[in-house]
Amino acid sequence: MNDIRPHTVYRKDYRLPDYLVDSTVLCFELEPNSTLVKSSLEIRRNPALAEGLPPLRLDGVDLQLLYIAVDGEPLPPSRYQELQQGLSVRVDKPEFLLEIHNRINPGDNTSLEGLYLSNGMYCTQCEAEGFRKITYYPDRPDVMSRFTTRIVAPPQYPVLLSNGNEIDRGRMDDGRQFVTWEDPFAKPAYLFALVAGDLECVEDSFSTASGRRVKLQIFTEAKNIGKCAHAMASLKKAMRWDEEVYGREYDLDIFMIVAVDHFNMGAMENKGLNIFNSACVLSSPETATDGAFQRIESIVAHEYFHNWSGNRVTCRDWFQLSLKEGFTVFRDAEFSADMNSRDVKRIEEVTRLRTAQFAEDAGPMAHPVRPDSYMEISNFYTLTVYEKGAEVVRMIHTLLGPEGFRRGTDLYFTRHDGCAVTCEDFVRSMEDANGVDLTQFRRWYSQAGTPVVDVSETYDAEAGEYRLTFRQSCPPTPGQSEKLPLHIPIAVGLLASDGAELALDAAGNSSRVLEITQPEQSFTFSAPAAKPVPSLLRGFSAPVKLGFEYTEEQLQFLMQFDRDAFNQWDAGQRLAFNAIEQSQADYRSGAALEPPVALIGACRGLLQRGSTAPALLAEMLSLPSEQALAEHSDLIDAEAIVAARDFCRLSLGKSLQGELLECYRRLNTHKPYRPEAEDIAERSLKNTCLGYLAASGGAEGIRLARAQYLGAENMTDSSAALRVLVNHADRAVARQALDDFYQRWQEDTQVVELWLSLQSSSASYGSLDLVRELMQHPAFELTNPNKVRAVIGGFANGNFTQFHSIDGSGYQFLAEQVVALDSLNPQIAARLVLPLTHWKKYLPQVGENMRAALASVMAGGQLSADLYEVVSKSL
Ligand code: 7MF
Ligand code: ZN
Repeated sequence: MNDIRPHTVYRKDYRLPDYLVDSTVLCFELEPNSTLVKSSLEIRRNPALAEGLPPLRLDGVDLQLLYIAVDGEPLPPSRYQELQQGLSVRVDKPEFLLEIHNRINPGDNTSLEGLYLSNGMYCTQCEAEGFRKITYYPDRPDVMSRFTTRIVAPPQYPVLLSNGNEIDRGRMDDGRQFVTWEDPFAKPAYLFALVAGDLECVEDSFSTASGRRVKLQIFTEAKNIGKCAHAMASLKKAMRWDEEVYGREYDLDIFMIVAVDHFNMGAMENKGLNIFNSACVLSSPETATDGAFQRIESIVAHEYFHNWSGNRVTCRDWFQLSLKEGFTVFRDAEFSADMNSRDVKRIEEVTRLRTAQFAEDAGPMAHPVRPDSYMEISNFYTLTVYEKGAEVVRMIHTLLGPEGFRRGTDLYFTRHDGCAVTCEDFVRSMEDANGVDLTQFRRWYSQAGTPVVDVSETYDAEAGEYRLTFRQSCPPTPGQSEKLPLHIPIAVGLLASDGAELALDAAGNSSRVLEITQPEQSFTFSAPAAKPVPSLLRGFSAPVKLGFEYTEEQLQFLMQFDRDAFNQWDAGQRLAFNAIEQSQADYRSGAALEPPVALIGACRGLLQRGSTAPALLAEMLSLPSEQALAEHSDLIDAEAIVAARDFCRLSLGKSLQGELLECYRRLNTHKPYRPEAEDIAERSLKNTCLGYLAASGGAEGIRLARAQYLGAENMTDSSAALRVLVNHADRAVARQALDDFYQRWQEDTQVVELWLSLQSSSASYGSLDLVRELMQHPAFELTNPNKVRAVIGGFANGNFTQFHSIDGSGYQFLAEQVVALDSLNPQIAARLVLPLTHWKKYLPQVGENMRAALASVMAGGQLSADLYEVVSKSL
């Protein structure tokens, strides 16, 4: 058990900082195991606070203090005290220069927070609280300072980077080089970055709307220099888009991106020097899938957009994280929607939200978009803060319209430029710019849990009136038993029996946003001819669970006629959920499973009509994942979910073999690869068909997959075929293809990651024994989060069948790995353990195995604060 039990931080305890730091001058002398950090801080008593000079508290973790001086005078030990996680300094004047020297050990830093080494290259990760592992500092986002950074390193590290502009460089007498950087914008310490290594760079430039030329550089190891083009193109698109859609220009003369292999997350928006997980920046047609191309485009944009939503206007405290993250996810989602298929992008977002965020909101770690407390802030970089936070911003956009929203963001950026602010400030800008009252809407920030909106209808044929009644509720979540009604925008349309849409207002619009504010509320529409079919929650206009008793006929009708593509898809998903849930019930009761006739009919119609865009069609033909089905269940029966879903997939593949084959053949052309929307859509549909053909058990699917694997000229087609072989071919065939693939790509880190995850997440191939074997493979590295996510994460999150093996072996395995990882990298350990935390939702016997595995983590010794928080809240 822990002796230093991590303590809880509360939002209500926020206090202004006692001292401000006007300037920060840093000097790094880089050595793998003993880097010297010298800092000079111009410190000033915060004028906003009352009289007196309280002690100056500085954060510091794993630092060796060498020297401390005030205004050039070394401090006697009586003037300062080393604390558990920092330093307390007695202050005798309101303004002074504080100098500190300390040593750190980047070579031994496997937590990947602070300064560390990745493949011989120095890099940093400071968000949220990593700067305190570099030097003593008030490490909180509301302390903003101008940074000057000098980096001194031996000649093996020719590239020395930090934030802002290079102002000096040279050579020391001892042969070491130095470079000095100056960032003209005041920033919080979490946006600090440093990189040193033997790197090459791709260079380009961008002319801003006002005509300034910005130098763009992407740095990576020499072997990857050919994999930067797509990220560079994405960056330029993002820069233009932010000018056009938000009127936001870039503000420095240089913008740099660096790719590193060891990284806890996707990427980081450090001012002028974004650092990326290699997997989120490097690509080529031969090595990256369409999904990777799209992910790179959106992550490059996300980090770039933070320059305004995050850096120029930052967070006052970490409870406000969604201020920058929810907003920036909304911005990158709209960017991706504009660059690609808007409908497919929305479907992907909603799928992620419904599958993973809804589960989080129903689990032991549920929290509001703006949390009230935390033990370890890294645990709150969650789907709720990011994705639900983005949905909250999207609802404001829906309520105010695009112009009103833009007025709001303009006011927000003008009012708060250069400041550290709150979610409340964001909402107030939206209100003030539009003259609206969002008092009730604010509850979306404070109330956790997924709201449920149940809808019922009545039709008065005589009066020609159709009435919809909405009832909203929200289940209790930890610490919040009672919920208040929310302000929920629900976009609706009404379809006549011929598929035409009724006009819902005087202007003749067929879509209307209903604003639900009461626990129960009705709306009446004129429908003189006949009872219409409602299309509810169009475009997923609010992050809620919407209940309406549709008949199978109505769902098939909406799949065909709804003008809202999202709801066309959603109608198909409802049919699929119903079918698979019926099969689950039959499986449990021992009855014979019945083919899902309505679903098959609907899919056949889609394939035969050929009128649905390929991108949407591929989505519409895809069944909900096991995870999505689990989230939908009151009590999860993993075995029944797998059996029912496999059965439906098999039935669809068998019944639609002709149509699927025809579609596959038509799309299986050998066009040169372009990662553009139409081509991506065609590959997606083609590979969806191939998956069904192979899943339906015939030899033809496997034959086609082998041919596709051998003939593929891009990674999308090659990996899709390999996936089919791994999941559906004989073990020997799968093994042979996997070996061939590894032989060909073993030098490419990103492809090897794909190769690992393809195996660990395979229901048929990825047994626990295989996963253990993969962990012994030379390509595996327990200190590399991408490899851990590929093998262990792929198994625990992507391999429903094997992970939930009835004997609990999958759970015990995960528990062991989490304990081993915790001493290396607490953030990764705390994320990896999450699948076990939902044990209460599983059938009792299975859930008990999960709980026991969690308990064994708790008993595993001295846990990090990260892991302790997650496990203790879940037991
Ligand atoms: C797109 O948010 C969406 C989300 C924090 C690290 C990147 O820019 C970030 C960083 C985590 C989880 C998800 C994302 C990021 C982080 C992310 C990246 C791209 N400020 Br943790
Ligand atoms: Zn972000």
